[in-house]
Amino acid sequence: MTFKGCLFDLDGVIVDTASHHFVAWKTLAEELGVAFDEEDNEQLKGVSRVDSLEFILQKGNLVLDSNTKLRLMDKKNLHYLGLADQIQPADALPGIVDLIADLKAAGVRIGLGSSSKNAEQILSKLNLLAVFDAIVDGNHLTLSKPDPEVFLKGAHALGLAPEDCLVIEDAIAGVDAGIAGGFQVLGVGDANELKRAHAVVPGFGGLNWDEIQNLLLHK
Ligand code: B16
Ligand code: MG
Repeated sequence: MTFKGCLFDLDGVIVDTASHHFVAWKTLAEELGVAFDEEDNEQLKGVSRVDSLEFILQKGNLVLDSNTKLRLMDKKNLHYLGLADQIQPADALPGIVDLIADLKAAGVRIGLGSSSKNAEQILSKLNLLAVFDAIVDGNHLTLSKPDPEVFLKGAHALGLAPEDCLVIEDAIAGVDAGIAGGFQVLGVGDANELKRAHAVVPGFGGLNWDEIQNLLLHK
């Protein structure tokens, strides 16, 4: 058996935007009088913008009305986009461009499954927008990872069943979303953290598609 499709997470799999999200959320949290460190940021990986704000408000025991929340999310997003503006094709994470070329050559359909509402802008900066056969991002979702909606919609857009697609994720919430949807999940990052993934790699440098499939199919 081989996979017919592959669904990529964006932030942390294709490009490292976590540091930009961190600076923007930390600035906002501190303006609200809430401490925010790297560990807090870890918990927000793969989590939607609105749920990320709720995390900070809860941490600070703050209750705000919905207009104020919308204003704060816009403010954070403008700050984030200013920081992410410097992203360029060379910032695609090591091995990712070669892996995508490998998938294309093997006739595997590729989709994006990201919580981010900025996904298309970021893919454009990387010159990778056109390579995706389907894009599902935060603009198309009602439920945040770990709900499987993002990947189920991605598989559907590719015309494939979950069992025919591999999900590639860097976040615990994203790994759980893939598993809940009935996908095989490859984690990228720390194997201790992403324990529930079917296999974990530290990154894609030097790994081709056959080697990745072997890691999963021999589980
Ligand atoms: P935005 P992913 C996620 O993207 C990020 O990991 C997470 O940190 C961010 O809060 C979320 O997107 C929403 O992003 O504010 O740009 O809509 O990892 O699912 O690609
Ligand atoms: Mg991610």
